[in-house]
Amino acid sequence: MTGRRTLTIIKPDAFGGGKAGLIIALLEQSGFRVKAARVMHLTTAQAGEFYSVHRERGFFGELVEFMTSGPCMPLILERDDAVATLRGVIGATDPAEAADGTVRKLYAESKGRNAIHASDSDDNATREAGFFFAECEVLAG
Ligand code: 3AN
Repeated sequence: MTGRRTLTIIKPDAFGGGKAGLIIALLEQSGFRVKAARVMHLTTAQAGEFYSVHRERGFFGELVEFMTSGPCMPLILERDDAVATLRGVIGATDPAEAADGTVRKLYAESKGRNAIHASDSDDNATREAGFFFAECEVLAG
């Protein structure tokens, strides 16, 4: 049995472009319920820590710069098989390769400015949810 929670971030391109409501609607239509949400503008240190697994990759600087370029919206989402289902709903990293109807196909511009993040494993979902939210800020049940 896989976990029921995952962590998503509506990234600065999508949030700044006024797409947050449309994206949340699509997530809810896909069976997710919002268990926690906030709006925040990440610092360079916060973005670097969140994406520390990518520190050695060529695009790391670009990624941190983009993620700190404006406000974003982290949310904890819940449904059965949350991680795998959300990965399907957001689509491929590169919007040019994303399937029709996915968040990235609809709202992303490029591999770098790709509208949304989603945890890629249950372990990372737990770590990433804890990065943004205290347990007391997450709706129970
Ligand atoms: P995903 O977000 O689909 O899990 P990852 O984990 O490969 O993709 O990459 C993490 C983030 O790094 C992506 N969401 C994207 O914003 C950024 N990224 C990945 N590849 C590139 C790239 N070639 N150029 C710029 N940014 C990239």
